[in-house]
Amino acid sequence: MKTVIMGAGAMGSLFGAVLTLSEEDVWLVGRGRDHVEVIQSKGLTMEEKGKIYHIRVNITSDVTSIGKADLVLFFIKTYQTERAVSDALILQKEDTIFLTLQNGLGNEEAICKQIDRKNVILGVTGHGATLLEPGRIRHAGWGKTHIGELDGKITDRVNHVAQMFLKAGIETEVSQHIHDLVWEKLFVNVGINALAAITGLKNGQLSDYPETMRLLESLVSEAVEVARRKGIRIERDPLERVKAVIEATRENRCSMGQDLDYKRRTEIDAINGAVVREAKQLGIPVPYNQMITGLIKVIEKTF
Ligand code: KPL
Repeated sequence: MKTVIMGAGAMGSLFGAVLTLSEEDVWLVGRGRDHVEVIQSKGLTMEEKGKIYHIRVNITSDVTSIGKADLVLFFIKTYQTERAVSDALILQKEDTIFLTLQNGLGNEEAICKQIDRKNVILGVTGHGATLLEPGRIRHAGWGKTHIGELDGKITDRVNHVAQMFLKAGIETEVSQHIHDLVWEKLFVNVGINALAAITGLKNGQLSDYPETMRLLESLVSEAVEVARRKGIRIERDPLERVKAVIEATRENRCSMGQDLDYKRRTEIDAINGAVVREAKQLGIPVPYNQMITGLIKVIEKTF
């Protein structure tokens, strides 16, 4: 199975690394010149649980040089999805599967603008990774990955992708309710990302302060109310789940935190901003999410 990962940031590089270690045929497509050049010349360095791995990962910034793919995995920022999908069209053959493991809401819609829905599968992952410097990442958080067909059917192809991930050590489950799990992951990002980004904390440090935990609870409960009103099935206690992710990714600086640290645009519109948009349609107030979205947007404007 030839897999092409669109996006060679921390998470794309992590999946590229572990799939390569598992002897899969994988290509990373990245835009950061320094990162691509270091990996091309010296390989990718991955720190994981105190060990250091040097991995020869295939990487290019020229997607046209790869040929056709069996699986295209999107790990780009949410606001880059449409452009990345256009770039990835050249990889497509009749049965190519397009899978997103990105954060936030709206990725499915962005992909399906250009790709037939029957070729798209959805997913979420609880892993966390930090880009330390060009060519070097730290695997700093573990959690389950869920993938599923848009119509909830359990198919051979989705099982096949899950098997490939499992073989690479990525704990993966196939879900018949992947849209509910996208919201479940949204609760995690709604609670952790903007709050950790603004305070400069690592995920685990959020639970060291009663103030951050109170804010987190308010952010998450607003999002849960929006989800309930939209008819999303919520099986596990969302707050307990967010707390569990904080523990499992203690040492990680969340993706939005890394974005602010490097003065990059964030995914706020697809996370807390998405809660604000959905709440507006439902006519319910979400003051905490509105405020934190505004704060992140102001910080972005100062870059
Ligand atoms: O998804 C993440 C992110 O950083 O965006 C978590 C799971 C919170 C890991 O940091």
